[in-house]
Amino acid sequence: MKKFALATMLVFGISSASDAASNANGIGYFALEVPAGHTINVDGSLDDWAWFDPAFIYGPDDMTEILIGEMPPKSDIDLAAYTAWTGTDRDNKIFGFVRVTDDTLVVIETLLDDGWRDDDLEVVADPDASGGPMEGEFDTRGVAGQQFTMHVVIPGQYESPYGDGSWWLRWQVAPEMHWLDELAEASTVTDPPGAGTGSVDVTVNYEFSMPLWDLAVPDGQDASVRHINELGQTIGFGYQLNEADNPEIRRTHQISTAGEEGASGNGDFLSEYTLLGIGEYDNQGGDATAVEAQAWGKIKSTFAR
Ligand SMILES: [Ca+2]
Ligand SMILES: [Ca+2]
Ligand SMILES: [Ca+2]
Repeated sequence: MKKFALATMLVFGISSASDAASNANGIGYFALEVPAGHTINVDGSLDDWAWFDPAFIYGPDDMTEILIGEMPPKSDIDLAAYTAWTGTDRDNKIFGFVRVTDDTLVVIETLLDDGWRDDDLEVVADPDASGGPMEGEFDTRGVAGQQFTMHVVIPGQYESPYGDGSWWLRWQVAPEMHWLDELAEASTVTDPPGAGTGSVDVTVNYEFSMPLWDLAVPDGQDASVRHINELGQTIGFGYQLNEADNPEIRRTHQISTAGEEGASGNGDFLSEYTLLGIGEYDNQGGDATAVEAQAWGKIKSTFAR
């Protein structure tokens, strides 16, 4: 939605939706409520996202390259990120599907904490948008915000105990914090199947679902505070895609919804997502309706903050 974002930036002349966030597109992003009666299957297939309004699919045109300041051409790497949510009337989770096309795959890392050196996806959350260091008042990251990661599974080389083996809470978090990972579903699927380092013209589909946490502590979920998703709410959330094409050079680019480096460990640098409800986006699934005036009012109020 590059044209949309540029037009609104011109009209409103703003660079960020709030002081404690950093949005690469200047206005923030949107997650869509999963249609009633619909289920997202975390299987790496896009089939169950056909309802998703394409105006809210984000890619390089809506993001920034935060390591060297230069976005690689789409022939080198491209992505399309879909984000959805449910409230407490259902399972109160966030869902994501990120489809990446890459001319060369590099997945040689063996340490789960160092997957960022390869082709790899970071899913970062600060649900109550509290900002600040993700340690909070504790000695481990993952407390006030979380950097979850997804990476192609290579059996015997890179395989976490969570999701389909591709899911991992990073970076240098206390071992006790991985209860968060147990609650996530994750699927990372390549086309062609079995793609590995050196494979060319690869598509990597990253799909996940998880509950969000305003406070996550080493003692586990009963001692922690689960986030309640609500219509119209703005949460700290975003994606950072690591790109590597050369197994010796490793990571060369990071493409992010955050406008600057630092979101992986500090919510002040993280982008924002506003939760749009059913009827506030154009449902592609048959009972299509135009975006209602109420939604545009909400979107414009986001720009004006
Ligand atoms: Ca799916
Ligand atoms: Ca590439
Ligand atoms: Ca690559």
